[in-house]
Amino acid sequence: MKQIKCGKGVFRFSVGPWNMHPGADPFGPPVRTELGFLEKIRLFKKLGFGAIQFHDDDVCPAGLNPAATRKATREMKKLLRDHGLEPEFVAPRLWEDPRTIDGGWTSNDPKCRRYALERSLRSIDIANELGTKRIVLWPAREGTYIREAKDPLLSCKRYLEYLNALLAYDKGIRILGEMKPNEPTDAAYLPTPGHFLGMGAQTSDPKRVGVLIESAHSLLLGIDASDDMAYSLAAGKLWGVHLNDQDGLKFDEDKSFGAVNIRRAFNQVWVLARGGFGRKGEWVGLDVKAMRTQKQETAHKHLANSLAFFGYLAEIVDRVNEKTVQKLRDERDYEELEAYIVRLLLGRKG
Ligand code: XLS
Ligand code: MG
Repeated sequence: MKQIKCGKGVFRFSVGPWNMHPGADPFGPPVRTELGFLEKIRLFKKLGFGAIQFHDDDVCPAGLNPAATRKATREMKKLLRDHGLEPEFVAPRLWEDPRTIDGGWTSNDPKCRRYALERSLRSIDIANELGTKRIVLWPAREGTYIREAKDPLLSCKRYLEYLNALLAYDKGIRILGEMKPNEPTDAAYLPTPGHFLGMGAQTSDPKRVGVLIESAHSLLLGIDASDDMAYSLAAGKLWGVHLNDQDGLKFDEDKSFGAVNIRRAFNQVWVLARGGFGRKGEWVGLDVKAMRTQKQETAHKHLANSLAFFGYLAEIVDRVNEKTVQKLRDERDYEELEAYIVRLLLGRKG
């Protein structure tokens, strides 16, 4: 398993099965064969990952009864153990079912809200059986295409009730909100990690509510991901990250970490290192996708590259002379500070 120590950080890496995908997009069908789960985890292990991120239905189909779910989850747990891998989190996949077309816990239809809650509680059961306390919520459809479609006040109330229901169901779980401002909806409720932490503070047990920051999601907000990470690290609330990259305000591109903007990626590694990320067992997760044009045999390079880029950037972080940085800050010579950082990134002498 790849492990990197850098600054105060200890970095071990996780990945989800959806990060190896056959290349379908909203405009065209798959262009590669979907690998089986076993093939994927063998590959992940070989690449140096130590943990797997799961949606509930990555573990077993969502329609199974409780006994069959338990059996399938135990089998998955054994498979992970046999491969020396850990489960990082379970996330209820609430955006694909016909009952979640208009959202889960903010749906206007009470039957649909009930389904979303039941499926989320079932995801907690799966997480327990698998051996993780982390529940990730990516609120894909908890928003609207037109703002008048849902009552925003009621939606906030339902949001809070939902979080409280999860916290009450299991006193051991921790909720990690993975906020994203748009896509698939036009505008999400609670678009930023700050919004989510604000609502977390109103729940019955704020200390069990934190966030997972995905680089591209911050970018889609026009926020620097390293700042979102710093904000949550400073509050002791950064319990996961999804590193990737994004070329401007477009759809969620899930490009390889550091592939678009090395300096932006460097700042993420630097802040994670300074904030001691990983010391409490947090994983550095990737959420990256191969380009649609990539051939079958090499459709894993985005993963290998993201890990490698992270490693190179960690080496550069180690070369940063904090005294030099402090001196330039004190002198208010930010032009020189910028040149110093860019020289380091270009492999020149600081
Ligand atoms: C989508 C999200 C998703 C989550 C897991 O934009 O990044 O992949 O990470 O549900
Ligand atoms: Mg993600």
